[in-house]
Amino acid sequence: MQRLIIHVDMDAFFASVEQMDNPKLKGKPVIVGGNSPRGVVSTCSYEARKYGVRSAMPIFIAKQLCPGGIYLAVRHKRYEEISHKVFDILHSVTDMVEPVSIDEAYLDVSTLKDEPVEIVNMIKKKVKELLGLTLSAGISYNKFLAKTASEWNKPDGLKVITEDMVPEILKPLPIKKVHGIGEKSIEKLNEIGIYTIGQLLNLTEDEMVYYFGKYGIEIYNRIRGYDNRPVCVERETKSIGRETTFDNDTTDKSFLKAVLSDFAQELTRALDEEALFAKTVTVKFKTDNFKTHTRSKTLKKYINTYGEIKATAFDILDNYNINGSIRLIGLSLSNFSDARYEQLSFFDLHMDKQLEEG
Ligand code: TTP
Ligand code: MG
Repeated sequence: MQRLIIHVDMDAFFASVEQMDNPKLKGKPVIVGGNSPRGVVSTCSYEARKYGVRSAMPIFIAKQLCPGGIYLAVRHKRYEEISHKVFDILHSVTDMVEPVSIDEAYLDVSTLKDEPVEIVNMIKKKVKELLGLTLSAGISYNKFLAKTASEWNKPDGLKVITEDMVPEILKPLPIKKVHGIGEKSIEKLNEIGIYTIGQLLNLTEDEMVYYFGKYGIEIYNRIRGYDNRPVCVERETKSIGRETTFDNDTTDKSFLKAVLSDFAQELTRALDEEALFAKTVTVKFKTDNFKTHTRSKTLKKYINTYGEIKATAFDILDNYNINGSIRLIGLSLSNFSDARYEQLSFFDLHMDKQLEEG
């Protein structure tokens, strides 16, 4: 039986929540992000996107592009609260919900009686009525195509991709639309004149492996409409983290430890609220040459205390050879377990494979 997958993704999520909470902001260019001089844009409203503002752009550049914008600090807790409500609505449709991020999920609706388009319209209606927000959805017979479809006509979009449309419909799309292709591979392909999926379809399997490494075959199959990844039902939280960009680059380890201690404290609280234990601790560094480095440590047992999280983060920092000065540091926890499964170390959660590091 052919599968039916829905991918949903909230529109301009953090910024839309801000506009809902303060209706005066509706219709205005709202930019949410770090408010230090080195901060970056988390996201912005579609009104701000008209000025060229984008996620991950330094705030000071956003301010040059959109000086009249409304700049707001990130309110994680509030977005998480709304995210839970969105997921409650999704769970009212089916248990087959795979959360991908705070604002994104796959649903397997293959066995439901209602047509997927009706299901999407019902979800959109509930999200609008109960939360005042819009989302975009894609419907298809696999995850890759459902996700591609959900981006088709954002915001408030709905797109169906059926088998007879593939691969024709994908051909004009730029290669960056293929999830899993990192920036470096895009650059390499652009250098040899490949910009669209249509052109990518001309490469052989060997050439795909050459350009994308071990994921080449997967990407080769996906752009031809083959993707058997199941929708994995799991906990909503895959990782929780905090990070900060410094006003001045630093090499001062005791300062970095103070920052990590603050993060460890916040993350301990977050774990506690969700009644979770974590097994993997990751420290992320960005150096002054804009290179990002992540170092993770997966422990033998699940942890949840401030002391344990802090000690592991310090251990990672102490073993990291600081090469240049640090402009950003982050701490995150992943590989979660429910508190009640604390003793069961085999209860490992499925972690979505990162196809390629950017
Ligand atoms: P996205 O779904 O990628 O973006 P979005 O919902 O803001 O906009 P779109 O309509 O294009 O889907 O990410 C969801 C939220 O995650 C986003 O609102 C803010 C946060 N985020 C960051 O903090 N940093 C980032 O670089 C990105 C891409 C997202
Ligand atoms: Mg979104």
